[in-house]
Amino acid sequence: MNTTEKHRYAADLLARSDHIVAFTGSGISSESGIPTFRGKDGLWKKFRAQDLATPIAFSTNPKQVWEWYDWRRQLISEKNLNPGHKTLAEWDNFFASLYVITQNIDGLHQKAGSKKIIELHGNIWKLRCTQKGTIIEDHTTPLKEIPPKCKICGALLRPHVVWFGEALDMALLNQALKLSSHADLMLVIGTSSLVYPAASIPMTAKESGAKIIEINPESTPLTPHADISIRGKSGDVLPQISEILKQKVQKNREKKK
Ligand code: BV8
Repeated sequence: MNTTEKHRYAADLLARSDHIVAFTGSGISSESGIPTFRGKDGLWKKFRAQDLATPIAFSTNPKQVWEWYDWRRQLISEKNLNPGHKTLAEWDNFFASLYVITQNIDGLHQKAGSKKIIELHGNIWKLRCTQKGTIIEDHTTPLKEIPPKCKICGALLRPHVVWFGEALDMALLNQALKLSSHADLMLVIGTSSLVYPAASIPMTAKESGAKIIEINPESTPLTPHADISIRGKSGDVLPQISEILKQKVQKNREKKK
């Protein structure tokens, strides 16, 4: 199947689906200029995860960890949405149910207007008190104080994100797994499918009978299990599929007249 045929087939499958889940990774934000993790100029090429995205790193050197997250907040705050984020948000009005389950902490799906979002790994714009667990939302960049302190009890605040070696929020993970097992179709967009337990979500959907459409310029461990794997950038591919979908709906409307 050539790319155009794949886009048509993807639009067909979408048009026949009611319960859709879009599972996204850092690739969907890369066309906005936000580095991925493992890409050629990815974050893990410049920084060591174990020094910056683990509870040990934070307890050892909270200032260094916060400097890194403050740098990422500033970077994200300067970037714009891309057609990939926007198309998924538009599709909220297209399908009976469309959930976005994301590994991204950049908050761009919210910014695009997607209504039903599960952030498996947290959100960089939320800070959590290490003492009381109070969560506050703060979009100031740069942060006035590094490391920031809780205004209620004065304790250290930490980014409200999931670090390596830390458990995900079980309620969120179970909700994501439940949605995946009830999905007719899952779009897997811009993820290397290497980080667990998040990477088990597409397979949960597959094993429950969902169709899998992967969108990624490169193949991944999930590719052999996908019904369609489209080699391309999500900012190009999603709007192209959306165009075909709109024509389909238009044609059906004319037929009914
Ligand atoms: C835990 C938040 C236990 C912080 C993140 C099983 C097997 C092996 C290892 C493990 C396992 N189970 C657990 C582990 C350990 C670990 C893990 O998975 N390690 C990996 C590296 C092997 N998992 C954990 O530690 C998890 N916790 O297991 O706790 C536990 C249980 C109970 C009690 C106590 C403890 C926690 C994992 C979460 C870590 N936090 N982020 C932050 O961001 O600072 S993970 C972070 O990395 C992201 O959130 C994301 O999940 C991951 C990066 O993956 P991607 O988003 O896919 O990015 P990547 O760069 O890899 O790929 C980008 C893709 O996009 C590429 O394929 C590229 O081709 C594509 N692309 C590029 N441009 C485009 C594009 N696609 C489309 N369009 C484009 N334009």
